[in-house]
This record gives sequence, C-alpha cells and structure tokens, in this order.
Amino acid sequence: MGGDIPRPLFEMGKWGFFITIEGIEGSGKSTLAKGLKLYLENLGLKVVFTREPGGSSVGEKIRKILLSKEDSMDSMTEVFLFLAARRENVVKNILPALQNGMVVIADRYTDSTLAYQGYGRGLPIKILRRLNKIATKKIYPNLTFLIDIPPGRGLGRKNENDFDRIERENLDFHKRVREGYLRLARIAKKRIYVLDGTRDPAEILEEAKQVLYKRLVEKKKIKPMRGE
Ligand code: T5A
Repeated sequence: MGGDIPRPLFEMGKWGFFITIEGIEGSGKSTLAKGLKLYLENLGLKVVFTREPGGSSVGEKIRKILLSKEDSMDSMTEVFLFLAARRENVVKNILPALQNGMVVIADRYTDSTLAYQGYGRGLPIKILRRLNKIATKKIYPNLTFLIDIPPGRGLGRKNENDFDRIERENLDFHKRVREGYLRLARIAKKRIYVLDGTRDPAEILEEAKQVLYKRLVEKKKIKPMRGE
C-alpha cells in the first residue's frame, strides 16, 4: 500500500501533479487536504497547498468580499470575482509549482464554479466552462476528490452563527449544488473520484491515499524507482 513506501522511492517528472478537492460546505475538504499533504510529503514529494477563493494575496482579499455577510451580489458578479481569484492563484501558485515538478493540492477549483454558480445559481454551464478555461490557462486537475455528503450533515458540522454569505443560502440551493457535483462526477468519471464523506475522516483519507497512489503511478507523472 502507498502509505508503507519509504522515501525516496519516487522520482517526479518535469511537470507536477494537480489534485483538487471538492464538495459542499463542511464535507471535510480541508481535513482531507491536510492528510494527503502529509502523506505525499512522507513519500518525499514537494507539495503546495492552496485554496479557493484565495491562495494569493489578491485572491484572499477577493475571498473576503465574496464571503462577506454584509453584501448581496449579482450572480455574474460573483462568477467574475471567483474567476479573478482563480486566475491569480493559477498564475502565482499553481502553474509555477506544476512547472517545478511539485504536487499541488487545491481546496476547491473549477468544479466549485460549475456546482455553485452553475447548478446552484442556475447560470449556463457552457458559459462557465468557457470562462473557467480562460481563467485557468487550461490548467486542469489530474485528479479530483469529490467528498459527497448530504447538505444538512455538512452544514451541521459548522456553527450557524458563523455561516458566510453562501452558507446562508437555503437548503434547496445546497441540495442543487450536491446534485450538480454528482452530475459532474458522472460526466468526468476518470478525473473525479467520489468519496463517501459520512464516514470517519481516517477511513476517507485511507481510501483517497490508495486512489492517489495508483493515479500517480498510472499517470507516470511520478515514476516508481528501483525496487518498486
Ligand atoms: N465557492 C467557491 C463558489 O461558490 N464558487 C467557486 O468557484 C468557489 C471556488 C468557499 C465558499 O465559496 C463557494 C463555496 C463555499 O461556499 P470555503 O470556506 O472554502 O468557502 O468552503 P467550505 O466548504 O465552507 O469550507 P469548510 O472549511 O467549512 O469545509 P471543509 O473544508 O469541507 O470541511 P473541514 O475539513 O474544514 O471540516 C469541517 C468540520 O467538520 C469536521 C472537521 O473537524 C471540522 O470541524 N469533519 C468531520 N467530522 C466528522 N466526520 C468527518 N469525516 C469529518 N471531516 C471533517
């Protein structure tokens, strides 16, 4: 199993490996990201963690605007802000790390826009895909973990008083986002791996580690060295 492999049994190719983690509110994305980062570092890999919205200095400022409870905003304004933050993150963090053969773990990326602004808000998926393409310079993940959990359960892990602007949306909105994510996973079967988020975090991490290990080897972005 991947976790038992001592370092440095891997050598990274020139171009790194890009992992994104997706799911509704409180599904356990940050928890999984931390576990995977540690796992990969123990394999001797250089890992960059980033989150969206955010990740860059400009992106973190945009995050504050996007999640502020004070302001309401037009759905398309929201899209442009998420994409502006994404563009900065790609240019400043994701692309340079991949070009330097690192593994990038992103807590949310393009699928969030499709799930929330597309399926949640009802904006046309086709247009959002096109905008994502422009914002990302066509840098797409090698592997995406979608942590699936019923909305009530995810939101129930958080303090209602601290809910941000999007968390405050009604349950139907969050249900549409969840269904949207599952639809995206059916469309992109090879890239998106669905994890049952209702289980214990350690169990979820173990399954993700196994899948990740296989994908790294299959993709030949990372080559097992002698003795493997
Ligand atoms: N958004 C984002 C868009 O609408 N469009 C976009 O394009 C983008 C990029 C971002 C918001 O912006 C929206 C989506 C979001 O509404 P955020 O803070 O990044 O906000 O997203 P959240 O999902 O709100 O992040 P959270 O940190 O709240 O949730 P996580 O990361 O999914 O969950 P995590 O790991 O922090 O865990 C939450 C709690 O649950 C516990 C943890 O210990 C923690 O207390 N937990 C578990 N408990 C039981 N069982 C498990 N398996 C657990 N895993 C974690």
